[in-house]
Amino acid sequence: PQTFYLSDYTPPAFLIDEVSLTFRLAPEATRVISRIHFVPNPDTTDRSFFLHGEQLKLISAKIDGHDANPTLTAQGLTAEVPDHEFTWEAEVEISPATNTALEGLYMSNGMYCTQCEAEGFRKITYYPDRPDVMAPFHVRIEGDLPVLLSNGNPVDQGEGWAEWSDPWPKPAYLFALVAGDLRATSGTFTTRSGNEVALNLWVRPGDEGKTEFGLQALKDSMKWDEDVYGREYDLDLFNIVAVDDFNMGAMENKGLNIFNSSAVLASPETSTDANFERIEGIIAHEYFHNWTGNRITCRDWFQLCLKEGLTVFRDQQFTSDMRSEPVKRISDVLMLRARQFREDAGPLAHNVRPESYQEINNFYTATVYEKGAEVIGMLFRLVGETDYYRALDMYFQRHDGQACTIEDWIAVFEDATGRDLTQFKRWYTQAGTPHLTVTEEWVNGKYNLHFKQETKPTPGQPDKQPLVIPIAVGLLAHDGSEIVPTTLLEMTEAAQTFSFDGLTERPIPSILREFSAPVVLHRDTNNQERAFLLAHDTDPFNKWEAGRALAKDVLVRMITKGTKPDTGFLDALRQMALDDTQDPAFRALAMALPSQDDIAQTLFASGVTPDPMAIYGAVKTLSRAIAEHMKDDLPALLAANTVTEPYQPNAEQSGKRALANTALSLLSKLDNGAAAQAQYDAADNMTQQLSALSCLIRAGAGADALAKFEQQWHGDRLVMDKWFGLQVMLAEPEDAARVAQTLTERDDFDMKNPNRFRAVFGALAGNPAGFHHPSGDGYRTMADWLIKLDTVNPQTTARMCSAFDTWKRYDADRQAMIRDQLERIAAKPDLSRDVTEMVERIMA
Ligand code: BAL
Ligand code: ZN
Repeated sequence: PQTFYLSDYTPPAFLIDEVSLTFRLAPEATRVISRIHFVPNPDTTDRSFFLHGEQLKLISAKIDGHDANPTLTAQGLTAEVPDHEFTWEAEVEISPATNTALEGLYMSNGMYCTQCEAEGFRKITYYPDRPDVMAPFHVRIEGDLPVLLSNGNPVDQGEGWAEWSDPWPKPAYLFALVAGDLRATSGTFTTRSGNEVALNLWVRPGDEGKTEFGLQALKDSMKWDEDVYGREYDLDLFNIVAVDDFNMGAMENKGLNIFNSSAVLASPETSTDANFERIEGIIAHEYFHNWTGNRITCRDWFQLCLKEGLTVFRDQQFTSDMRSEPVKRISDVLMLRARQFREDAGPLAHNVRPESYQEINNFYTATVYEKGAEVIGMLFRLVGETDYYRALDMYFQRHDGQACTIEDWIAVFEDATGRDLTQFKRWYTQAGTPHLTVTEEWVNGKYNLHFKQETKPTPGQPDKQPLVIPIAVGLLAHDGSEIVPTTLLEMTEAAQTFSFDGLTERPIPSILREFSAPVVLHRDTNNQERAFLLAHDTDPFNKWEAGRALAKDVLVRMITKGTKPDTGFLDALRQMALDDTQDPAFRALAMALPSQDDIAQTLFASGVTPDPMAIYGAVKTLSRAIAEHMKDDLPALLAANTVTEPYQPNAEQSGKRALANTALSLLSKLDNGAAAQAQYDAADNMTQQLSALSCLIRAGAGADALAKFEQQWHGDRLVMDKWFGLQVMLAEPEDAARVAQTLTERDDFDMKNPNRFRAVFGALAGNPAGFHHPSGDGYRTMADWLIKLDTVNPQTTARMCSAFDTWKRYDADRQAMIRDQLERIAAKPDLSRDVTEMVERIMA
């Protein structure tokens, strides 16, 4: 496959000032008629004419009314064109019904829908499918379906047709079309300038009861973006559509967002608290793209983080404001470490702004999204809140309507603040997670913190340069009082010392408060000090971090030295759990043990080959020890946090439920699931039903509840995804692969539905002891199904290949078994470009 390089960028030869598209919908023979007005790009002398196009049947093509006689290739077409403006007219035929890749125009449950980011539009018609070509679109849809939607504002409609016009120039990746039998839940939002915007959330008949929360989240997002960023919505209409078969979470098409139904449909009976929070965040994310992504887009796909990192940062801010700031920060860091640090430490490590790709779909990664957001967060901390929003105002003013680069973004911050950000820019151009080591020195009332930074080599980048690292530090006295409040240190050298004068005692430092930079911090400390910080740190993130470090230390010693669970840790954890002055959500997070994959990552980083079975055993032993240590407290903890008011998915109630369910899960280790069975039988919401079911499965008493759950929910695809996933995720290590395989043999396992496939195989990858079981069954079963799915849906297959990306952490036997499976995947005839690239990178 061809490799594309950032350094090869050239501007488009022609721009477009008008696009008209007519769709004559038919499942296997949709006709797309395009009329495109091209004008020479004054910024280049290049006049070659190339249009992307894949899997299209060309019926006719004309230039200014004459036969175009194009030369066709597998990627598109070229033609002789005038060196002045001209009109291109073409008719193509496509087959949405057989499009299982879910890119371009496809069908899902009888409904037509599109997914064009990144390069799906070229499967709809011939077009310069690159984000720096922006144009207003006029769309006519003809089809015998009740609802016909496209971007922008409605122009006119009649029986079997509708016309839409989007006045805002946009790249083709933001094009969308939806046609089907859909029902809307509607509302309005009045912008602060007084424009009334009609809002619709479209679903399939039967799902109308799951729309209220999403619509409210949309209104909250619109208001928040006005209040915080001064950004108003710019059309008369905003449509959201829920689709069952969708590769991603959702898509920010202008005025017509399309959502994976799992990322928008919610009701208390069918969605957990975590689902509600995720849905609120994704609705906000897609809405915020209207300014950061749509009005200002990316020049090319290498700049993906320009819109994604910023929009993730914005949705994180929104969730912090809507819910709890510390809880959100801790959750985001947990996710960052689980996904992005893992990616950065392995063969798939890449820059926040990649420099080359074979298939851009493979770069919608935790690094581009989550590390991209961390980079914005560091800018925010470094320049301060006031200058941050000043820079953002300048960004919107300077670049509205443009397709931009990271250089444009950095220049705005330099111009708005007067800072030189040359070194800071390395965060975009250097892969890998920096390791920050700190040592302390106390001399004559002077306290020195010596920092060293190091980033290990990553694929293609052997040598690393020092980064600008904002390090938020606070100092505590031994009585627990704070003697130096949070101060931001700005590290720029490979090694650098920061001094604090005028202290009367040697302090206890709280370093990297708020997780002020995406780095791994190393400090020689002890569990007494960690317990002190867990009890006294005023920074909630570091308070939680101290508890997490304690737990990790205990687990690592259990695994590597065979020690018993540490009583000091158990006491500290108990104290935290019962501390009613702390937010229940925070306590629930503080009580959760590090994930098995996190422990494996930690062991590997410290030079120990992780044994997934030993990790699994240690986590189980420690959980049981916690349960026994707290056995007299658990019933009261459960009772005190049981919500008796009607269900609300808000932060307060969901925090209490999280703590109650932590208590329930510990209790189930002692009572064989009796309390969990009672909760299961009484549950009136999915959060409690699902947590009780998990406890029962873990206690080996889940068969009855699983059967009842299936009977109750067999008609609800999204709820059944939970049922599929839980069984694999919680299977005993030796059973996990077999459980996954058996589930695929059911009639309701449909590999064409990415949610269902991920429910089973995402869960297999998420059961580390099962996936890495010494039998190799986990690897084999995963590879079997990735090979099958590749033919159907390359994009989802490629994403799931990352299950294997940690292979070099493990022992020789496991490495050999994984290599065999990767080679087997690589040998599949006609392997997709997506999966070819992923397997090559993982094996390199
Ligand atoms: N742009 C792809 C989906 C998202 O990040 O919003
Ligand atoms: Zn996004």
